[in-house]
Amino acid sequence: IASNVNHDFHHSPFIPNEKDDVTVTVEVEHYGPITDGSIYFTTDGASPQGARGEAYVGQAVPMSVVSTDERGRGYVSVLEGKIPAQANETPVKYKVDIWNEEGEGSQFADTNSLVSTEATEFAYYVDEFTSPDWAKDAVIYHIFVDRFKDGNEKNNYDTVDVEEVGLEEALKGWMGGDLEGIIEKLDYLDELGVNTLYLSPVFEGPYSHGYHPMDFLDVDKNFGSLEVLKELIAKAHERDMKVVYDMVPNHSSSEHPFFQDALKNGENSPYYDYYTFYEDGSYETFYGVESLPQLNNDNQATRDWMLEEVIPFWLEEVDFDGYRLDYAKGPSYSFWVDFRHAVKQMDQDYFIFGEVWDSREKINSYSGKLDGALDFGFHDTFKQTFANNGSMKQVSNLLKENEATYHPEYVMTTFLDNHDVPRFLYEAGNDSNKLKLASFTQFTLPGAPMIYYGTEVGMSQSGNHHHYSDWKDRWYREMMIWNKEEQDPDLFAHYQDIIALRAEYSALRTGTFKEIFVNDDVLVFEREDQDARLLVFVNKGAEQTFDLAELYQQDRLTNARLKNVLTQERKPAKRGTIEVTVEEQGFEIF
Ligand code: ARE
Repeated sequence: IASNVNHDFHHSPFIPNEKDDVTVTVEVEHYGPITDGSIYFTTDGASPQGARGEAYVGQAVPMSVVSTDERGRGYVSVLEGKIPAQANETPVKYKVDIWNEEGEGSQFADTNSLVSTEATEFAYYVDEFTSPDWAKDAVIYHIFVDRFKDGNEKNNYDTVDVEEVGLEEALKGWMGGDLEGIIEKLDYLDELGVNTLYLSPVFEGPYSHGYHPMDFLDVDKNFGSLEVLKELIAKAHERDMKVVYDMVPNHSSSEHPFFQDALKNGENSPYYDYYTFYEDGSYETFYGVESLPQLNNDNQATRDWMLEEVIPFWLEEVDFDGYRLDYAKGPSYSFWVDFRHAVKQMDQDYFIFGEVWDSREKINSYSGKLDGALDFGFHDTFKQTFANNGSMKQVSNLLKENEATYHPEYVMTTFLDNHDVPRFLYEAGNDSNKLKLASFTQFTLPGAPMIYYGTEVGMSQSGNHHHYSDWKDRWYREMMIWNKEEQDPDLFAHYQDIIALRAEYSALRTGTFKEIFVNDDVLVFEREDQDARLLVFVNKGAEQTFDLAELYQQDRLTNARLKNVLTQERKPAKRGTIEVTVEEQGFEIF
């Protein structure tokens, strides 16, 4: 009866508390008429079972059709049912069954799952959605390990000679950066003021970016060793810095022994179902990249290996404080539910945030499954507005949409650039004032800000990515500039200032946001909590003077006083108002 059933593991609320009923909504594409359905659920950990007219395991609640529309040659119906509030520690597991008039049933799976077309069960835990407080206070420094600092030339096994092959070619290979180099530069990072490091993958594998794991439990010798990694993390912890790791749960290298075994022994390999092979011998990959076979995390053995061996290893054994999850939209939603549970059982304070490079709705669909996500909308808008001279109203819209969409516990990490996108400064025509304005705005707005290594000293690109169809991203990953002569000291001081500002005022981290005024060039807003009420001006146009009474749409301001946070200068009201002048491409905070 049904050609396709969509249930994006999206029951609502996603993490219900003891008082919440849970609404399950499914969308069904079908040809014949559909009448109703049933949700079978259990609360004791057992698998729910059931079909119409048969005895079932667990309890059952009805589902009814809430809408039907024509689509193509068939119909699309939405059905809803409600599981009453539960108070238990074992997960609530449920299964859905949909019926037509003849009583024929159609059960289904998590549609994000790649292989299973058989009915699967869904599950949720009765809990409270909270994310770690430290994550809300984090200022994250993103290190691409091979390109940060060569701390030990002895481990330059595969390092290419730039002089010999030329930069363009060298950037495709290994350039010598390693874990010892990061240890060496902890003083530098402290001086900058960041409190969280995020390391690109250091798995053993063929590429310097580390995203092709050949061993999920070891460090590539070019980066150092597990011992050096543990030493780095311990030293960062001594300085009260957290360290998060870039975990790759979606794929392995085709050189991984599991995949090799599956290739060689086919269905007789214990690892055959760790991947998804088709009859013609082809297999699921990450974006058609043949050297990146996709792991089938819906296969129980794969999931157990991932959640019982790999995931705990880097957290408990190596002592990372959380994960940035690579290509989080690859694995199924049900994987993330189990993933969250496994991680939070180890320690509630591990921070797990996803790279879901997609629309706001899609990013939001991981809310509660993950603690947070990279804010791609923020990146796109900031690039348009600040680097490419778009309207400030786009920033205003972004903030409104974000606030209307994301749960307050869902920590959005904001960034101007990273290893997959052009350097902001390059996009901004190397105008460092544009970068200053964008980063000041980033650091005074909600979200946990990230800094991509080198942005703080003015790193741009020595090649134009537009001229390349492949490996464009080499130009986003050049070697960190350590030579003081080549660094931009003003920019570095600016970054120190905005990091310190954010550290001083909790209102900037977790306070409320209120827009006061916006036009194409200017954004004025407040951030407030119990400790401070801050008024922020960002002006990307010509110098302007603002009349505060006018901004607040009042006849007179009485008793108003401003203190400039950056200069400590005080401004009392005169004749019922206060005037604030903001320089061209300037900013102020009171
Ligand atoms: C390498 C070369 C590329 C080349 C590619 C294919 O550098 O120039 O085109 O191979 O041959 C890692 C490496 C990359 C490497 C890649 C494959 O860092 O250098 O590329 O592995 O070997 C999508 C995903 C998103 C993903 C981006 C890149 O949704 O998850 O593509 N980002 C992560 C990491 C990457 C990493 C991988 C995933 C793989 O951050 O660094 O790549 O582990 C739209 C879509 C997005 C899409 C985005 C960009 O907006 O909505 O889904 O992101 O475009 O394509």
